[in-house]
Amino acid sequence: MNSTTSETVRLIVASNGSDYALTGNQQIVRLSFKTKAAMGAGSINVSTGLVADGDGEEYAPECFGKTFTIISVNDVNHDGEITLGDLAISARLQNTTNDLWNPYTPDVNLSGNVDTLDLQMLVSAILNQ
Ligand SMILES: [Ca+2]
Ligand SMILES: [Ca+2]
Repeated sequence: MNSTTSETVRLIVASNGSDYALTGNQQIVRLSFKTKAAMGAGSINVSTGLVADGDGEEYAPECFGKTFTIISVNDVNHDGEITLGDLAISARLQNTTNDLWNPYTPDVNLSGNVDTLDLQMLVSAILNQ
């Protein structure tokens, strides 16, 4: 899908026999999306839905949406850009403990510490923009 336009996805699902019939209030579908964008925001809305029981009786379920924000692990200072400033912050916080990191996220490879690998990843991210 194009990340800048509204798209529609239609799903039709069915249980696999009466042993898997749903009763009461249950989650029917869980969707996962993978983004192509490094950073941004968007929303997903389920605007209509329809469910049917084994006798063919149809019901309109409650529908809802969700907004989301995509952040990059390379955006150490969370300003929406990956810049030399992010590298400088991670370089300053190298070999420190995470209690000193707030409000930054200098551990860009999520290894639990800040070291030269984090700095290399930031340099690569800056150069590849
Ligand atoms: Ca930044
Ligand atoms: Ca790290």
